[in-house]
Amino acid sequence: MSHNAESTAFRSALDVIRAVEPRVADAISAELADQRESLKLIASENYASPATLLAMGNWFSDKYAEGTVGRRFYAGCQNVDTVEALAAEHAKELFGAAHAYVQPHSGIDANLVAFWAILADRVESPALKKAQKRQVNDLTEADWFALRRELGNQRMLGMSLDAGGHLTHGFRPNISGKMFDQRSYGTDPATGLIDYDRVAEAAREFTPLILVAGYSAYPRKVNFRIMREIADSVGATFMVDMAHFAGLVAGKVFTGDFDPVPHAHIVTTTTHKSLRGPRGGMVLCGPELADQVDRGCPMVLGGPLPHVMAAKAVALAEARRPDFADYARRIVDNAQALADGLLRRGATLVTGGTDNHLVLIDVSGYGLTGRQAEQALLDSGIVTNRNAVPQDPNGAWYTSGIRIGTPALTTRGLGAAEMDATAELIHTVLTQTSAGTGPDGAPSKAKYVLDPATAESVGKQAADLLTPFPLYPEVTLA
Ligand code: DSN
Repeated sequence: MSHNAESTAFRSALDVIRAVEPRVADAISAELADQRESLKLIASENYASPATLLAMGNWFSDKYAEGTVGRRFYAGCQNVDTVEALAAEHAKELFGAAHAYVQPHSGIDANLVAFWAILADRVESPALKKAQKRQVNDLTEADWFALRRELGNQRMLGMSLDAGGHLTHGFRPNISGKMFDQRSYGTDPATGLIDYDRVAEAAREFTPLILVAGYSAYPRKVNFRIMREIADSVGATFMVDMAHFAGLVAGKVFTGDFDPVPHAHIVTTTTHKSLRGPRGGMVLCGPELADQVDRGCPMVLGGPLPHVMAAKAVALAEARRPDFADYARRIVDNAQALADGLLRRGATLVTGGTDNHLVLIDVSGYGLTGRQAEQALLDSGIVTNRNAVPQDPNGAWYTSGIRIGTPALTTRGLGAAEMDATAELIHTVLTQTSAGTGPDGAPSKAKYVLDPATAESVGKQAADLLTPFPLYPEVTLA
Protein backbone atom coordinates (compact mmCIF):
# COMPACT_ATOMS: atom_id res chain seq x y z
CA MET A 1 0.00 0.00 0.00
CA SER A 2 1.44 3.39 -0.93
CA HIS A 3 1.25 6.41 1.33
CA ASN A 4 1.55 10.12 0.86
CA ALA A 5 4.69 11.89 2.07
CA GLU A 6 3.28 12.87 5.48
CA SER A 7 2.03 9.38 6.31
CA THR A 8 5.27 7.83 5.16
CA ALA A 9 7.29 10.28 7.25
CA PHE A 10 5.36 9.77 10.49
CA ARG A 11 5.03 6.00 10.01
CA SER A 12 8.73 5.62 9.35
CA ALA A 13 9.60 7.77 12.36
CA LEU A 14 7.37 5.64 14.59
CA ASP A 15 8.89 2.44 13.23
CA VAL A 16 12.36 3.70 14.09
CA ILE A 17 11.30 4.78 17.58
CA ARG A 18 9.39 1.53 18.16
CA ALA A 19 12.52 -0.49 17.54
CA VAL A 20 14.15 1.20 20.56
CA GLU A 21 11.33 1.93 23.02
CA PRO A 22 7.95 0.77 21.75
CA ARG A 23 6.11 2.41 24.62
CA VAL A 24 7.18 5.85 23.41
CA ALA A 25 6.02 5.06 19.87
CA ASP A 26 2.71 3.84 21.29
CA ALA A 27 2.29 6.97 23.39
CA ILE A 28 2.93 9.18 20.35
CA SER A 29 0.34 7.24 18.32
CA ALA A 30 -2.10 7.37 21.23
CA GLU A 31 -1.65 11.13 21.50
CA LEU A 32 -2.68 11.56 17.87
CA ALA A 33 -5.71 9.34 18.44
CA ASP A 34 -6.70 11.28 21.58
CA GLN A 35 -6.32 14.64 19.84
CA ARG A 36 -8.34 13.39 16.89
CA GLU A 37 -11.18 12.33 19.16
CA SER A 38 -11.45 15.28 21.50
CA LEU A 39 -13.34 18.49 21.06
CA LYS A 40 -10.39 20.67 21.99
CA LEU A 41 -11.43 24.07 23.29
CA ILE A 42 -8.28 24.95 25.22
CA ALA A 43 -7.69 28.55 24.17
CA SER A 44 -3.90 28.25 24.24
CA GLU A 45 -3.60 25.09 22.14
CA ASN A 46 -3.62 24.43 18.42
CA TYR A 47 -2.47 21.88 15.82
CA ALA A 48 0.81 22.65 14.08
CA SER A 49 1.18 21.59 10.46
CA PRO A 50 2.96 18.32 9.54
CA ALA A 51 5.79 20.41 8.04
CA THR A 52 6.22 22.27 11.32
CA LEU A 53 6.14 19.06 13.35
CA LEU A 54 8.59 17.29 11.07
CA ALA A 55 11.03 20.21 11.11
CA MET A 56 11.59 19.48 14.83
CA GLY A 57 12.59 15.83 14.58
CA ASN A 58 16.13 15.97 13.22
CA TRP A 59 19.84 16.55 13.75
CA PHE A 60 19.48 20.18 14.75
CA SER A 61 18.57 18.83 18.16
CA ASP A 62 22.20 17.70 18.51
CA LYS A 63 23.76 21.11 18.05
CA TYR A 64 24.90 23.69 20.57
CA ALA A 65 24.68 27.22 19.21
CA GLU A 66 24.97 29.68 22.09
CA GLY A 67 25.37 33.19 20.76
CA THR A 68 23.61 34.81 17.83
CA VAL A 69 23.65 34.39 14.06
CA GLY A 70 27.25 34.65 12.83
CA ARG A 71 28.57 35.15 16.37
CA ARG A 72 28.52 31.82 18.19
CA PHE A 73 30.41 30.34 21.10
CA TYR A 74 30.62 27.04 19.20
CA ALA A 75 32.07 26.09 15.86
CA GLY A 76 30.04 24.58 13.04
CA CYS A 77 26.84 26.59 13.46
CA GLN A 78 26.41 27.57 9.82
CA ASN A 79 23.19 25.57 9.36
CA VAL A 80 21.76 26.78 12.65
CA ASP A 81 22.55 30.30 11.44
CA THR A 82 20.49 29.58 8.34
CA VAL A 83 17.35 28.53 10.20
CA GLU A 84 17.65 31.12 12.96
CA ALA A 85 18.09 33.90 10.39
CA LEU A 86 15.15 32.58 8.37
CA ALA A 87 12.87 32.42 11.40
CA ALA A 88 13.85 35.95 12.44
CA GLU A 89 13.36 37.26 8.89
CA HIS A 90 9.90 35.72 8.60
CA ALA A 91 8.96 37.08 12.02
CA LYS A 92 10.10 40.60 11.14
CA GLU A 93 8.21 40.56 7.85
CA LEU A 94 5.10 39.02 9.33
CA PHE A 95 4.81 41.42 12.24
CA GLY A 96 6.51 44.49 10.77
CA ALA A 97 9.12 44.45 13.53
CA ALA A 98 12.62 45.88 13.29
CA HIS A 99 14.18 43.04 15.26
CA ALA A 100 13.18 39.47 16.14
CA TYR A 101 14.87 37.14 18.63
CA VAL A 102 13.64 33.61 18.05
CA GLN A 103 15.67 31.69 20.62
CA PRO A 104 13.37 31.67 23.69
CA HIS A 105 12.25 28.16 24.52
CA SER A 106 8.89 29.26 25.90
CA GLY A 107 6.76 32.25 26.80
CA ILE A 108 8.23 32.66 30.26
CA ASP A 109 11.71 32.62 28.74
CA ALA A 110 10.69 35.27 26.24
CA ASN A 111 9.30 37.41 29.06
CA LEU A 112 12.43 36.99 31.16
CA VAL A 113 14.58 38.00 28.19
CA ALA A 114 12.40 41.08 27.75
CA PHE A 115 12.45 41.98 31.46
CA TRP A 116 16.21 41.75 31.63
CA ALA A 117 16.66 43.69 28.40
CA ILE A 118 14.51 46.48 29.83
CA LEU A 119 16.33 46.43 33.17
CA ALA A 120 19.71 46.53 31.47
CA ASP A 121 18.55 49.39 29.25
CA ARG A 122 16.80 51.45 31.86
CA VAL A 123 18.34 50.97 35.28
CA GLU A 124 21.04 53.47 36.14
CA SER A 125 23.58 51.18 37.68
CA PRO A 126 27.33 51.74 37.18
CA ALA A 127 27.94 48.15 38.29
CA LEU A 128 25.50 46.82 35.72
CA LYS A 129 27.09 48.91 32.99
CA LYS A 130 30.49 47.44 33.85
CA ALA A 131 29.02 43.95 33.83
CA GLN A 132 27.40 44.64 30.47
CA LYS A 133 30.77 45.70 29.08
CA ARG A 134 32.20 42.40 30.34
CA GLN A 135 34.39 44.23 32.85
CA VAL A 136 33.24 41.84 35.54
CA ASN A 137 36.71 41.48 37.02
CA ASP A 138 36.60 45.16 37.92
CA LEU A 139 33.47 44.68 40.01
CA THR A 140 33.88 44.55 43.78
CA GLU A 141 31.63 42.64 46.16
CA ALA A 142 30.01 45.99 46.99
CA ASP A 143 29.31 46.58 43.28
CA TRP A 144 27.61 43.21 42.96
CA PHE A 145 25.56 43.90 46.06
CA ALA A 146 24.51 47.27 44.65
CA LEU A 147 23.64 45.69 41.33
CA ARG A 148 21.37 43.12 42.94
CA ARG A 149 19.72 45.77 45.10
CA GLU A 150 19.15 48.13 42.16
CA LEU A 151 17.85 45.52 39.77
CA GLY A 152 15.75 43.70 42.31
CA ASN A 153 13.54 46.58 43.33
CA GLN A 154 12.19 47.86 40.04
CA ARG A 155 8.48 48.40 39.51
CA MET A 156 6.21 46.56 37.14
CA LEU A 157 2.52 47.22 36.50
CA GLY A 158 0.65 44.39 34.76
CA MET A 159 -2.85 43.01 34.43
CA SER A 160 -3.96 41.00 37.46
CA LEU A 161 -4.26 37.27 37.09
CA ASP A 162 -7.93 37.12 38.00
CA ALA A 163 -8.74 39.85 35.46
CA GLY A 164 -7.14 37.71 32.76
CA GLY A 165 -3.45 38.64 33.04
CA HIS A 166 -0.70 36.06 32.90
CA LEU A 167 1.30 34.40 35.65
CA THR A 168 4.51 35.94 34.32
CA HIS A 169 3.21 39.51 34.54
CA GLY A 170 4.02 39.79 38.21
CA PHE A 171 1.90 37.12 39.87
CA ARG A 172 3.46 36.17 43.19
CA PRO A 173 4.15 32.46 42.62
CA ASN A 174 6.11 33.36 39.47
CA ILE A 175 9.63 34.80 39.51
CA SER A 176 8.26 38.03 37.99
CA GLY A 177 6.28 38.62 41.18
CA LYS A 178 9.40 38.16 43.26
CA MET A 179 12.02 40.03 41.25
CA PHE A 180 9.83 43.09 40.74
CA ASP A 181 8.01 45.42 43.05
CA GLN A 182 4.72 44.61 41.36
CA ARG A 183 1.23 46.05 41.20
CA SER A 184 -1.61 45.12 38.96
CA TYR A 185 -4.52 46.73 37.21
CA GLY A 186 -7.83 44.93 37.00
CA THR A 187 -10.99 45.38 35.03
CA ASP A 188 -14.16 47.38 35.62
CA PRO A 189 -16.34 45.25 37.95
CA ALA A 190 -19.50 46.28 36.08
CA THR A 191 -18.31 45.55 32.53
CA GLY A 192 -15.32 43.26 32.94
CA LEU A 193 -13.44 45.57 30.55
CA ILE A 194 -10.10 47.29 31.03
CA ASP A 195 -10.74 50.80 32.31
CA TYR A 196 -7.92 52.80 30.74
CA ASP A 197 -8.50 55.75 33.08
CA ARG A 198 -7.90 53.43 36.03
CA VAL A 199 -4.77 52.03 34.42
CA ALA A 200 -3.53 55.59 33.91
CA GLU A 201 -4.31 56.42 37.53
CA ALA A 202 -2.46 53.31 38.75
CA ALA A 203 0.49 54.20 36.55
CA ARG A 204 0.58 57.77 37.90
CA GLU A 205 0.50 56.54 41.49
CA PHE A 206 3.00 53.72 41.06
CA THR A 207 5.30 55.11 38.32
CA PRO A 208 6.38 51.68 37.07
CA LEU A 209 9.55 51.06 35.10
CA ILE A 210 7.59 48.56 32.99
CA LEU A 211 3.94 48.65 31.97
CA VAL A 212 2.84 45.23 30.73
CA ALA A 213 -0.20 44.55 28.57
CA GLY A 214 -1.38 41.19 27.33
CA TYR A 215 -3.48 38.43 28.78
CA SER A 216 -4.34 34.78 28.80
CA ALA A 217 -8.00 35.02 29.77
CA TYR A 218 -9.33 38.43 28.72
CA PRO A 219 -11.85 37.99 25.91
CA ARG A 220 -11.46 41.43 24.37
CA LYS A 221 -9.12 43.50 22.26
CA VAL A 222 -6.74 45.87 24.03
CA ASN A 223 -6.09 49.38 22.77
CA PHE A 224 -2.30 49.42 22.68
CA ARG A 225 -2.12 53.03 21.49
CA ILE A 226 -3.79 54.17 24.70
CA MET A 227 -1.61 51.86 26.78
CA ARG A 228 1.51 53.31 25.14
CA GLU A 229 0.30 56.84 25.92
CA ILE A 230 -0.11 55.80 29.55
CA ALA A 231 3.38 54.29 29.60
CA ASP A 232 4.87 57.43 28.03
CA SER A 233 3.08 59.68 30.49
CA VAL A 234 5.00 58.08 33.38
CA GLY A 235 8.22 57.23 31.57
CA ALA A 236 7.59 53.49 31.60
CA THR A 237 8.78 50.99 29.02
CA PHE A 238 5.72 49.46 27.37
CA MET A 239 5.85 45.69 26.94
CA VAL A 240 3.14 43.56 25.35
CA ASP A 241 2.91 39.81 25.76
CA MET A 242 0.84 38.80 22.74
CA ALA A 243 1.23 35.04 23.27
CA HIS A 244 -2.48 34.34 23.10
CA PHE A 245 -3.38 36.54 20.17
CA ALA A 246 -0.19 36.52 18.05
CA GLY A 247 -2.10 34.65 15.33
CA LEU A 248 -4.69 37.40 15.22
CA VAL A 249 -1.94 40.01 14.83
CA ALA A 250 -0.19 37.90 12.17
CA GLY A 251 -3.50 37.43 10.34
CA LYS A 252 -4.23 41.19 10.44
CA VAL A 253 -7.39 40.82 12.47
CA PHE A 254 -5.85 43.08 15.09
CA THR A 255 -4.62 46.17 13.29
CA GLY A 256 -4.15 49.88 14.06
CA ASP A 257 -4.57 50.60 17.76
CA PHE A 258 -4.99 46.87 18.43
CA ASP A 259 -1.73 45.74 16.83
CA PRO A 260 0.87 45.83 19.62
CA VAL A 261 3.96 45.91 17.41
CA PRO A 262 3.90 49.59 16.34
CA HIS A 263 2.97 50.74 19.85
CA ALA A 264 5.09 48.69 22.25
CA HIS A 265 8.79 49.09 22.97
CA ILE A 266 9.01 45.33 23.16
CA VAL A 267 6.65 42.47 22.32
CA THR A 268 6.90 38.87 23.47
CA THR A 269 4.97 35.84 22.33
CA THR A 270 4.79 32.12 22.28
CA THR A 271 4.70 30.49 18.88
CA HIS A 272 2.38 27.56 19.54
CA LYS A 273 -0.97 29.17 20.39
CA SER A 274 -3.06 31.02 17.80
CA LEU A 275 0.14 31.45 15.74
CA ARG A 276 0.06 27.64 15.18
CA GLY A 277 3.80 27.03 15.30
CA PRO A 278 6.03 24.80 17.42
CA ARG A 279 6.12 25.09 21.21
CA GLY A 280 8.44 28.04 21.88
CA GLY A 281 8.83 31.78 22.39
CA MET A 282 9.99 34.89 20.59
CA VAL A 283 10.78 38.56 21.27
CA LEU A 284 10.19 41.48 18.87
CA CYS A 285 11.58 44.96 19.44
CA GLY A 286 12.99 48.09 17.87
CA PRO A 287 16.70 48.77 17.34
CA GLU A 288 17.08 50.42 20.79
CA LEU A 289 16.56 47.16 22.68
CA ALA A 290 17.89 44.75 20.06
CA ASP A 291 21.39 44.36 21.52
CA GLN A 292 20.10 43.67 25.01
CA VAL A 293 17.48 41.23 23.72
CA ASP A 294 20.15 39.33 21.79
CA ARG A 295 21.93 38.74 25.09
CA GLY A 296 19.02 36.53 26.14
CA CYS A 297 21.50 33.68 25.91
CA PRO A 298 23.46 33.46 28.21
CA MET A 299 21.63 35.98 30.45
CA VAL A 300 18.44 33.95 30.76
CA LEU A 301 18.59 31.09 28.28
CA GLY A 302 20.89 28.15 27.76
CA GLY A 303 21.72 26.94 24.28
CA PRO A 304 18.95 27.62 21.79
CA LEU A 305 16.86 24.77 20.41
CA PRO A 306 17.86 24.81 16.73
CA HIS A 307 15.32 22.13 15.81
CA VAL A 308 12.55 24.32 17.24
CA MET A 309 13.93 27.41 15.49
CA ALA A 310 13.76 25.42 12.23
CA ALA A 311 10.12 24.67 12.97
CA LYS A 312 9.50 28.33 13.84
CA ALA A 313 10.86 29.29 10.42
CA VAL A 314 8.44 26.85 8.76
CA ALA A 315 5.42 27.96 10.78
CA LEU A 316 6.17 31.65 10.31
CA ALA A 317 6.49 31.07 6.55
CA GLU A 318 3.05 29.45 6.70
CA ALA A 319 1.65 32.39 8.63
CA ARG A 320 2.81 34.74 5.88
CA ARG A 321 0.59 33.00 3.34
CA PRO A 322 -2.72 34.68 2.46
CA ASP A 323 -4.78 31.78 3.82
CA PHE A 324 -3.49 32.45 7.33
CA ALA A 325 -5.40 35.76 7.37
CA ASP A 326 -8.55 33.84 6.52
CA TYR A 327 -7.77 31.38 9.33
CA ALA A 328 -7.31 34.23 11.81
CA ARG A 329 -10.61 35.81 10.78
CA ARG A 330 -12.41 32.49 11.21
CA ILE A 331 -10.94 32.04 14.71
CA VAL A 332 -12.70 35.22 15.82
CA ASP A 333 -15.91 34.47 13.88
CA ASN A 334 -16.03 31.09 15.59
CA ALA A 335 -15.41 32.54 19.05
CA GLN A 336 -18.25 35.01 18.48
CA ALA A 337 -20.56 32.26 17.23
CA LEU A 338 -19.71 30.19 20.31
CA ALA A 339 -20.30 33.17 22.60
CA ASP A 340 -23.63 33.97 20.91
CA GLY A 341 -24.72 30.34 21.19
CA LEU A 342 -23.91 30.27 24.91
CA LEU A 343 -25.56 33.63 25.58
CA ARG A 344 -28.75 32.56 23.77
CA ARG A 345 -28.88 29.54 26.06
CA GLY A 346 -28.54 31.68 29.16
CA ALA A 347 -24.84 31.45 30.02
CA THR A 348 -23.06 34.31 31.75
CA LEU A 349 -19.92 35.39 29.91
CA VAL A 350 -17.24 37.66 31.35
CA THR A 351 -17.54 40.99 29.45
CA GLY A 352 -20.72 39.65 27.80
CA GLY A 353 -18.95 38.22 24.75
CA THR A 354 -15.67 38.23 22.88
CA ASP A 355 -13.77 39.98 20.16
CA ASN A 356 -10.77 37.66 20.14
CA HIS A 357 -10.23 33.90 20.19
CA LEU A 358 -11.55 33.10 23.65
CA VAL A 359 -14.68 33.08 25.75
CA LEU A 360 -14.78 33.02 29.55
CA ILE A 361 -17.91 31.43 31.02
CA ASP A 362 -18.80 32.29 34.61
CA VAL A 363 -20.14 28.92 35.72
CA SER A 364 -21.31 30.09 39.15
CA GLY A 365 -24.74 30.66 37.57
CA TYR A 366 -24.92 26.87 37.06
CA GLY A 367 -24.09 26.34 40.75
CA LEU A 368 -20.67 24.95 39.87
CA THR A 369 -17.03 25.76 40.41
CA GLY A 370 -14.71 25.88 37.43
CA ARG A 371 -13.12 22.66 38.59
CA GLN A 372 -16.44 20.80 38.68
CA ALA A 373 -17.42 22.17 35.28
CA GLU A 374 -14.05 21.34 33.73
CA GLN A 375 -14.25 17.71 34.87
CA ALA A 376 -17.89 17.26 33.86
CA LEU A 377 -17.10 18.63 30.40
CA LEU A 378 -14.06 16.37 30.14
CA ASP A 379 -16.22 13.35 31.04
CA SER A 380 -18.34 14.40 28.06
CA GLY A 381 -15.48 14.58 25.58
CA ILE A 382 -15.08 18.37 25.73
CA VAL A 383 -11.60 19.55 26.71
CA THR A 384 -11.47 22.98 28.35
CA ASN A 385 -9.67 24.48 31.30
CA ARG A 386 -10.95 26.13 34.42
CA ASN A 387 -9.96 29.74 34.90
CA ALA A 388 -10.52 32.42 37.51
CA VAL A 389 -13.04 35.15 36.72
CA PRO A 390 -12.50 38.73 37.96
CA GLN A 391 -12.67 38.91 41.78
CA ASP A 392 -13.16 35.16 41.82
CA PRO A 393 -14.48 33.96 45.21
CA ASN A 394 -13.13 30.47 44.49
CA GLY A 395 -9.54 31.56 43.88
CA ALA A 396 -7.14 30.30 41.21
CA TRP A 397 -7.42 26.58 42.03
CA TYR A 398 -11.16 25.85 42.07
CA THR A 399 -12.15 29.02 40.17
CA SER A 400 -15.60 30.05 38.94
CA GLY A 401 -14.83 30.08 35.25
CA ILE A 402 -14.29 27.92 32.20
CA ARG A 403 -12.06 29.33 29.46
CA ILE A 404 -12.76 28.14 25.95
CA GLY A 405 -11.02 29.09 22.73
CA THR A 406 -11.37 28.41 19.03
CA PRO A 407 -7.86 28.31 17.42
CA ALA A 408 -7.67 24.50 17.43
CA LEU A 409 -11.17 23.71 16.21
CA THR A 410 -10.83 26.40 13.55
CA THR A 411 -7.68 24.67 12.29
CA ARG A 412 -9.75 21.50 11.92
CA GLY A 413 -12.23 23.45 9.81
CA LEU A 414 -15.24 23.71 12.15
CA GLY A 415 -17.38 26.79 11.52
CA ALA A 416 -20.28 28.79 12.96
CA ALA A 417 -22.86 25.98 12.77
CA GLU A 418 -20.57 23.62 14.68
CA MET A 419 -19.87 26.37 17.23
CA ASP A 420 -23.58 26.66 17.91
CA ALA A 421 -23.80 22.89 18.30
CA THR A 422 -20.79 23.05 20.66
CA ALA A 423 -22.55 25.73 22.71
CA GLU A 424 -25.54 23.39 23.02
CA LEU A 425 -23.33 20.53 24.24
CA ILE A 426 -21.58 22.74 26.81
CA HIS A 427 -24.90 24.10 27.99
CA THR A 428 -26.33 20.57 28.32
CA VAL A 429 -23.41 19.39 30.43
CA LEU A 430 -23.39 22.45 32.67
CA THR A 431 -27.14 22.38 33.29
CA GLN A 432 -27.11 18.62 33.94
CA THR A 433 -24.20 18.74 36.40
CA SER A 434 -24.68 19.51 40.05
CA ALA A 435 -22.24 20.20 42.84
CA GLY A 436 -21.39 17.14 44.90
CA THR A 437 -20.48 16.60 48.53
CA GLY A 438 -17.39 15.31 50.29
CA PRO A 439 -17.23 12.10 52.35
CA ASP A 440 -18.56 14.00 55.39
CA GLY A 441 -21.57 15.27 53.43
CA ALA A 442 -20.21 18.82 53.33
CA PRO A 443 -20.41 20.79 50.04
CA SER A 444 -17.38 20.14 47.86
CA LYS A 445 -15.76 22.47 45.34
CA ALA A 446 -14.36 19.51 43.41
CA LYS A 447 -16.98 16.74 43.52
CA TYR A 448 -19.87 16.83 41.10
CA VAL A 449 -22.74 14.69 39.92
CA LEU A 450 -23.38 14.05 36.24
CA ASP A 451 -25.41 11.13 34.96
CA PRO A 452 -22.94 8.95 33.01
CA ALA A 453 -25.60 8.45 30.33
CA THR A 454 -25.67 12.21 29.73
CA ALA A 455 -21.87 12.35 29.55
CA GLU A 456 -21.87 9.45 27.11
CA SER A 457 -24.56 10.97 24.92
CA VAL A 458 -22.80 14.37 24.79
CA GLY A 459 -19.49 12.64 24.12
CA LYS A 460 -21.02 10.85 21.17
CA GLN A 461 -22.48 14.07 19.80
CA ALA A 462 -19.11 15.80 20.23
CA ALA A 463 -17.42 12.99 18.31
CA ASP A 464 -20.05 13.21 15.58
CA LEU A 465 -19.39 16.93 15.30
CA LEU A 466 -15.73 16.22 14.59
CA THR A 467 -16.25 13.43 12.07
CA PRO A 468 -16.53 15.69 8.98
CA PHE A 469 -13.36 17.55 10.07
CA PRO A 470 -10.62 14.95 10.43
CA LEU A 471 -7.46 16.09 12.19
CA TYR A 472 -4.31 15.66 10.10
CA PRO A 473 -6.26 14.04 7.25
CA GLU A 474 -2.99 13.67 5.37
CA VAL A 475 -1.58 11.38 8.06
CA THR A 476 -2.52 7.69 8.18
CA LEU A 477 -0.61 5.66 10.72
CA ALA A 478 -2.32 2.30 10.37
N1 DSN B 1 -0.59 28.19 29.94
C1 DSN B 1 -0.91 29.15 28.92
C2 DSN B 1 -2.37 29.37 28.79
O1 DSN B 1 -3.08 28.39 28.80
O2 DSN B 1 -2.84 30.49 28.68
C3 DSN B 1 -0.23 30.43 29.07
O3 DSN B 1 1.06 30.26 29.52
